[in-house]
Amino acid sequence: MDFEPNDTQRLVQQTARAYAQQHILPEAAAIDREERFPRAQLLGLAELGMMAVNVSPELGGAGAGAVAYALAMMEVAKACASTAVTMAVTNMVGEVIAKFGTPAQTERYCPKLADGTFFAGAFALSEPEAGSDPGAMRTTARKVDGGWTIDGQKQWITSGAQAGVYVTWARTGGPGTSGISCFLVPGGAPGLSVGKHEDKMGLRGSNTASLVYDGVRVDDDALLGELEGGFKIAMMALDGGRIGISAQAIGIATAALEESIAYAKDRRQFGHPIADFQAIQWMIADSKAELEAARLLCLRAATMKERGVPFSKEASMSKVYSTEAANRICNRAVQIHGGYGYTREFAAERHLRDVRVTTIYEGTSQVQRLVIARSALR
Ligand code: COS
Repeated sequence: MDFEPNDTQRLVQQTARAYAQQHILPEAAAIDREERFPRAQLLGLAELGMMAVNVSPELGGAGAGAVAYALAMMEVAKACASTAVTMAVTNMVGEVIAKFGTPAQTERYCPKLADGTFFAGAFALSEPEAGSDPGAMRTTARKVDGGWTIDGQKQWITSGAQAGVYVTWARTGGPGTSGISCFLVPGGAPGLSVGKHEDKMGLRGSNTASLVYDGVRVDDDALLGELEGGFKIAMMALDGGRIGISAQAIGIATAALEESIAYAKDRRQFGHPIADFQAIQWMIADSKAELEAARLLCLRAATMKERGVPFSKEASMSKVYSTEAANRICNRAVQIHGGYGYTREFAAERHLRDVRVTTIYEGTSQVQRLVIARSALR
């Protein structure tokens, strides 16, 4: 058992850290305040290979593996969670196309996701009535001569207004999970329009929108993987995506904890830095231990993914623990900052708003527990 990153992983981590601290962190508060989609930062990340960390170099990716990806995600999320979620979903989209796509599909989309030609990729699974239960989706793809016509609506789609490709799930057969197929819909496809832009509590620099598919026509070669094999593709992609969100939560919580420690050493009350008080020390100690446990779970799940062994349960354990711990850590950070923590003068309030969704998207904590319990009770 080796807890140290190898040379490639360390290089990716250090590259992500240097770029995030120099070029993303200084803009993070403004990205949040102005709800600014971080185009320049995403382009910079693409130039460094961070938009396709675990995609092979032949397809334009960095080919650095799942652990390197998790380490990079932690660094970017520590600087700006809005930038990180766009990076997370784009990496997930690149990976799913690389894994299930035909040579023509991978060559068409992966290099553009990797090099920033597309600012982002979108994962269009959820619908207004199908969130935790994607098997209930209503979007349909109807077979027509030479292709398919997609009709329906998707909701809460990260980068919905910005993506160059939309991995889209639609029903091609009967009810339930077995009648679902997956399609690659290019950005700007006729009939695809962006609906409501969500006014979110956090991650305000990321774009979250609903999508309307009104007779979107795609060719036969838009089908990703097997006909009616779409649900399993979604589940496998989400297994990897959950490691990414776990890493994102860890990154946000790392920032919150480091800032709490710096503040506690600086802020004086009752004639002492508040770091002298056990009440503060215990909060810092709990956050430190929980953060370390979260990192270990996350990197273990990523290691298993990289080794090619089943990792669904480990990804769910990592996500549920990391995201709930990160929420506690960010909440404590606001508490340690006291009245200042409740204002925009410090980043603690942004971290708390940004981290909140991590127990919800890419599978709620409740869904993660369901996956873990099913595995434990099998
Ligand atoms: N990898 C591969 N295959 C998987 C899988 C996984 N991780 N999870 C499930 N499957 C397969 C099952 O083996 C089953 O295959 P068969 O029909 O051949 O037996 C099929 O998929 C259906 O699985 P299951 O019966 O478990 O589906 P459920 O409808 O019970 O759903 C949960 C299971 C709840 C785990 C799933 O719907 C889920 O993850 N929901 C959350 C969705 C989500 O994360 N949404 C956020 C979207 S992105 S913001």
